[in-house]
Amino acid sequence: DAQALSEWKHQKYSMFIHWGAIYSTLGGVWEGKPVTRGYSEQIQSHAGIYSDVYGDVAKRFNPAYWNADSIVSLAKAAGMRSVVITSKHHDGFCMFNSAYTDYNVVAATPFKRDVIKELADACKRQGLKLGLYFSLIDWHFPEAYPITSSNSDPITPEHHEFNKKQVTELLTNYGPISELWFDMGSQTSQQSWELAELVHRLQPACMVSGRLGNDAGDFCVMGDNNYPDYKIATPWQTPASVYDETWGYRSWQQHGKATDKAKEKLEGLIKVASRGGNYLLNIGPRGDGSVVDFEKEVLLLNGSWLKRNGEA
Ligand code: FUL
Repeated sequence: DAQALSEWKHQKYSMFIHWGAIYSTLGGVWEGKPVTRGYSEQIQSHAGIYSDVYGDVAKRFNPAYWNADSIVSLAKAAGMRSVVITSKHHDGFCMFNSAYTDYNVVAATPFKRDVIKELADACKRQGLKLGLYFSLIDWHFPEAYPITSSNSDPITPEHHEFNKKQVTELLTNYGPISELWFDMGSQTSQQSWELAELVHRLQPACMVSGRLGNDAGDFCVMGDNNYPDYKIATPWQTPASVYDETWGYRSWQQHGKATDKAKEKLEGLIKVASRGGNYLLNIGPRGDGSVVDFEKEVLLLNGSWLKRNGEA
């Protein structure tokens, strides 16, 4: 869809949100100790937490400060044109209401509210586009085993069917989705193309991320925090984190000066945008739904820079 493609390219700068009922609640800490290995959204694997013990943490998820509208307002004030949120990360916990597993925010938490629905409604109210991150790795789905820490396990036929059902839910229940951000997994060519076709059949204007594999995506995704040194003709995007070390909330994260960080991320944005790409900058809200002040400050500093320079 040529129009969808040009609208997508026009976005230039978007907000990425890594927020999961379990990993954001843990905040990079297990049994009282910081887990220093790997990204905090992958703490289940890096701390070797048993599935049922990990799943129990969802019973504590009741985010008093979650407010979809204020997140969307923050994205707007930051000069961002869309929001992409984790509907399901590698841990398999769904932040949307799924009929195909109870391992979801509505069925398994005291919060009982569909986070994706609330964000979709807020985006609609405030005129921003919504994209969804969807992990092709699922550490909870029984037939997705065996799991290794390589993050590139083949997708079993049962897991592939499950993915298709959930992608159908995501593209049916939440209005227009601007991009489906498939991540990781090692798909066969047929699996990748089936998913891409499914997305386009349900929503022709939805752009598919290149991490679906086998050239089935509509745009190319650089490595995490990776900035190419050259111009690229095909549509592309750099996903960036405020800190290189994590995407999901990490309670013990060290922060330097917000002004230095803002400068670094602004340089990233300029590099990417001037080379024709989209910049997807991440925030990792806490398990209670609040946004980390430092991250807010970085975003707002650059939002006012963009406004002063007529770019937002
Ligand atoms: C990676 C994932 O493994 C990370 O946890 C994170 O979501 C990043 C944006 O993509 O591939």
